[in-house]
Amino acid sequence: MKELATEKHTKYILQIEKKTDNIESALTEHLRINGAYWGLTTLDILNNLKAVEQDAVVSWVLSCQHESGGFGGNTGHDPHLLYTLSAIQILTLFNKIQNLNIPKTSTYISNLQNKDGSFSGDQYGETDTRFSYLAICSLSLLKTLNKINVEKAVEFIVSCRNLDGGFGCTPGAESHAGQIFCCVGALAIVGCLHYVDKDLLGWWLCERQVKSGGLNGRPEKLPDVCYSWWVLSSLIMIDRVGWIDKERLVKFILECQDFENGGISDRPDDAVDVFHTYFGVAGLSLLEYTGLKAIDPAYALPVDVINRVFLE
Ligand code: GRG
Ligand code: ZN
Repeated sequence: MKELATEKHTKYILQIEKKTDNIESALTEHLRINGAYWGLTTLDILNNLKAVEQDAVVSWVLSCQHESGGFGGNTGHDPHLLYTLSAIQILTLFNKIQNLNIPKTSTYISNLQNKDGSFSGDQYGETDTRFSYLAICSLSLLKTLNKINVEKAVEFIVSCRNLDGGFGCTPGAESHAGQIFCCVGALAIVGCLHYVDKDLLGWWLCERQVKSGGLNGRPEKLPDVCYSWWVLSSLIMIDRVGWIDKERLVKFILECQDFENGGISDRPDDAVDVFHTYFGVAGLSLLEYTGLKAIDPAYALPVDVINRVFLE
């Protein structure tokens, strides 16, 4: 079997930050803080976070905070929950959460909760279970979950549960592995996994494994390395990870590597990107691949980081 090209992937991630003159960089400028979270977490799982200039990253992250308390995708950009969680995750990774104005950030998040318990992603209103996860994960890391109505938040998530055991983005919307991660992750964080039919959902999730060993996100769709994160983390949280063929999934992920320049793609022979590099490495970590740090399936941060936050 192919092996994980740890050094190549480390080099690949370190050089992304430096390249600002290519098309990918222009297209993802507004998502820079998400990319930073994915890249830095990958480096930490690979035991190579030391290679990063931590102080420069921390002050840049803090410069992305908007006066409302939310974070933008880059300095001067509009705030959104998507970027706010990435900012909190990066500060947590570097053990620098004390540099953040926690009350102000928490107020921004709690103000986005709606009457029905759901969350909007920003002031413009669209609701989605992704935003429920982003809010709950953020506030849990800040230890300010008491700022929202958790019971109502759970009620909304449960209202998005479908007859197949999965979850969608709003009530009645089709089950999708990405939304399932968000709902199961949020319920796990607030200790409400008893609302999940674990056998039924476990069955739906393990049916995502296709012939090549990879996982898809919905029936009849193509496999994609990112579902090694969305599906596998969910299976672990509901204690059903034994229901997939781990060895074949490891093989699929390893086949999606660029052995020349580093990075991992969605499928074998496609172009690599930092997101799928994270999903591949994090997936391998969940599969207990040798030499990788363990990652927490609900918080999407290394287990040692989560232990430092909650046990120390
Ligand atoms: C901290 C891990 C972490 C996540 C933050 C933003 C978020 C919370 C979660 C996103 C969950 C989600 C909806 C993921 C799905 C992403 C994806 C691959 C969407 C593509 O969907 P389709 O229908 O692709 O275009 P398929 O694979 O179905 O063909
Ligand atoms: Zn993908």
